[in-house]
Amino acid sequence: MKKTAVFLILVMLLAGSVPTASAGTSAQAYLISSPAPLTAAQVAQLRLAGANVKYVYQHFGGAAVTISPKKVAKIRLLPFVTSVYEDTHAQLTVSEFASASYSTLPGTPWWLDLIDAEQNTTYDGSGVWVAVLDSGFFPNWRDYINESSILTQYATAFIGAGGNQNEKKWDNGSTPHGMTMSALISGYWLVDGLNEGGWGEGYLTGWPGTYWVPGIAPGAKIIPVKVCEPMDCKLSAVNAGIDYIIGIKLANPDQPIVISEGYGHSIFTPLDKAALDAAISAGVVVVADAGNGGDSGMWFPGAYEPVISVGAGGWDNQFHNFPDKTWWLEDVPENGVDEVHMHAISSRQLPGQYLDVVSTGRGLLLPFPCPPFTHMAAGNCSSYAIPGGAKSKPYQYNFVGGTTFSSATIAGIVALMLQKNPALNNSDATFGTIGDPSSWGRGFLERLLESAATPIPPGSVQIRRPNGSFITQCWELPECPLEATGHGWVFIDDALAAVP
Ligand SMILES: [Ca+2]
Ligand SMILES: [Ca+2]
Repeated sequence: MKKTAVFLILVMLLAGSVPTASAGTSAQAYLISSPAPLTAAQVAQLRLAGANVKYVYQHFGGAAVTISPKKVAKIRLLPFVTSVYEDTHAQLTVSEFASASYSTLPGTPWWLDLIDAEQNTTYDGSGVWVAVLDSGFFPNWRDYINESSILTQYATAFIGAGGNQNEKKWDNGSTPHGMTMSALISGYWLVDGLNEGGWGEGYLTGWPGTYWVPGIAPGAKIIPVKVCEPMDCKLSAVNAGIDYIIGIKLANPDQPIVISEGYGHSIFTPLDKAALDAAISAGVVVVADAGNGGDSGMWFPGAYEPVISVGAGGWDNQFHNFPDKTWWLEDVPENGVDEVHMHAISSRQLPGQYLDVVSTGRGLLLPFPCPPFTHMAAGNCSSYAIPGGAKSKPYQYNFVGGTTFSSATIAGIVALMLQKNPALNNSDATFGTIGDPSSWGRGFLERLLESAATPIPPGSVQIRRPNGSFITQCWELPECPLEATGHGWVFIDDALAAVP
């Protein structure tokens, strides 16, 4: 994935937050934690020690600063400072995709059929808010997503697009990742045109037209919070996003809110933990991907047990009749998990990590215009996704995968569960200490979800890829022994039946 080295962090305008001054070129970004939210006097001490203060977190102890590395020792000596870490990046967990080169939807998307969405005709997520902490939206997001699904009054950004200052601009992102996650939850418009995106002849649905593709929880309202740019998520911005959502929750205590996260990192700082603990304690349910690290293990925040973590699986029959692209609408046999495989890139659980459940994360057809990946055909979409280009053709869709999308799927299922019982959350989780994973414990809602999951037996299967080649996927066999499946696959009807 492409890494961008320089990001400008936005001035945060949350009530009580302290605006930034621009950092000197030699300054570096750090995360500082403290036992409680910083007082004005403590912020002044940080400044006296040479720090430019970017964020002062309101609902947990700490700040994001820039400062010369030579002065960090002074910061560490301040009596209220409990840790200082570099402000690093978490990486979005999208993985493979094939460029989509190429009424009534003539079938059900496999990712809904395989989780038995058809068994639920009662719940659609109404009354639940899902905060998608990610890369924000593309400017032409209304081409795909109904505006009524988005709580634009709460949408915001904590990091700028393209390295430019664009304070609070959540819908001019440089990657569609966040919009794509949201479309999976809300449902989206598919405009099926021949040869779209250079994928060869043929229609995605078999016939040209405009189609509505159902979402996991189309009644839920989505709060886009841009904390990544383009594919890297600065931890200071992630924590500012969590702080922001906690504020919304505290102002609306009876409002069920889910945070859906699709990024990860091997580093877990005390500030990251404090942010999650504050959110989960406040009753916000946090769902995160397991990571795309395969056998190298899970990423944070998913590896932290009070978070609901999600690995990625797929349908064995994917791309089986390529180049015919209509396979995604074929009927999935009602055989439980018989046609589920574990995606090799989905992070496996190592000792001290907590993989909870698994859901669909491979070969989902979603709006994904202008992916910033080098193997995508150049110029196939960027000119169509700029302001003023809205409603212009061609629309762009891709078969995408990664634990990002399994995480968003479970966030949507959690929204259905919260509609049935808005009082559910994980506030009774055990937060323990940061260096001791055995001191962490899951909360009530997570236990319900896990109890409803269907175990996936060990296996190995040959999966066809879009280019016609095959790849062996293997899990929990002697040759690939790591725990990959957590408590198993989540079916929507089972998850809802488990809700008291
Ligand atoms: Ca089904
Ligand atoms: Ca967990």
